Amino acid sequence: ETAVLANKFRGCMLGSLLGDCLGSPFEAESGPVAKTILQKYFDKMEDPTFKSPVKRYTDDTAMTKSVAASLAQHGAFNEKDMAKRFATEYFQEPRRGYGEAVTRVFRKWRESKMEDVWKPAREQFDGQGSAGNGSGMRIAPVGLFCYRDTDLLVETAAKVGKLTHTHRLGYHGGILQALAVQLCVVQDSKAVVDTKRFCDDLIEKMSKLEPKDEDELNSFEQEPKSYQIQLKLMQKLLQKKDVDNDEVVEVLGNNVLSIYSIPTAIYCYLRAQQPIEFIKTDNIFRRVIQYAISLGGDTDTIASMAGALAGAHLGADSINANILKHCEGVDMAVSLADELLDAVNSP
Ligand code: 8NA
Ligand code: MG
Ligand code: MG
Ligand code: MG
Repeated sequence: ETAVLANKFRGCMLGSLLGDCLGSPFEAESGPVAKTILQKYFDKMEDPTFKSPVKRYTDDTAMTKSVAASLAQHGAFNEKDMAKRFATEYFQEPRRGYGEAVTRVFRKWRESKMEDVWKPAREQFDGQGSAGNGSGMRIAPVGLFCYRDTDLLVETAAKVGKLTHTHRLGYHGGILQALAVQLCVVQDSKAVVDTKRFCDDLIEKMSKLEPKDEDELNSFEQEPKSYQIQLKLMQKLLQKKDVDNDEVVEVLGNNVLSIYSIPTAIYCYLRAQQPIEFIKTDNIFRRVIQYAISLGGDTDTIASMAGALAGAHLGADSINANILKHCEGVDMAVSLADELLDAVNSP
């Protein structure tokens, strides 16, 4: 049983890393990425004779690393330690492609010597707080660390999110992604995913968190948006045959906001359980990441979140070893996964 879990923890951390490394060369391309280019890109990555410079990870992984290391070392959420790790990581390597606004939080932490770790995030966007997907891109370790306790998972994901993202749609997005990771960890790696049940489960859990009041649901850019609404739209899309990329982007989105990328990542994971016409592979893990990148937009982050789910479900064994050789940080991701599992298992 420990071996099964170790495989899943490693798969999740590696999936998160690979989505980031492989997706970032396509980040912010205006439209969907050309399908034939992407097919060749992945075919080459799997070819043992193919040589290319290693693909560097970005902010998504830099922050995921801090979340995992902090939880593993303290055996619990520790706000000051985690904030310190985010800031240290950023000031050591500022050019990892961070979101524009979030670096202000890091600078304020440094200037105030962490006097109040929660305050800088509350001041983002004139007091609205950030609704960016930085909350979801780094949350996979929380889904792993808390996989046995949903209440603790929700509470921990909220706090990890609020260190930088206090907008409801920001940190709620992080909670949603952590809940999805949890579902993937507890799922049998050999069993076929029941996509309807997967969505229903997430809708039910989000309904306990999201406001019931219509006015509050309308507070973001005049659009009535909640994760429950997006998850229901996703469920409908999953029932349709051969939905094209434009429609997915139109309905679920592919940008840097949580609400327009975290449900999208979950959709990618669920959709790619079945063959996709323009993706030629039998490997479900590859299909999930390749499909996520094909949607364009915030490719590194959507592929990273989708990859975390695929890896937590299928395990590290399902990942082609040649692809791993092209990505920076593989050993680090494996060590962090093992440390997290040790922390989960220690009394
Ligand atoms: P963030 O908190 O700086 O938010 C990212 C962006 O979201 C901001 O720059 C805003 O454009 C927008 N945003 C967030 N909250 C609001 C709000 N309340 N009102 C209006 N706009 C808002 O950083 P983050 O950590 O959430 O960002 C994560 C993303 O940035 C990831 O995609 C990551 O890879 C990185 N990134 C993305 C791109 C890209 O073009 N897709 C490029 C570089 C870096
Ligand atoms: Mg990035
Ligand atoms: Mg990562
Ligand atoms: Mg990104």
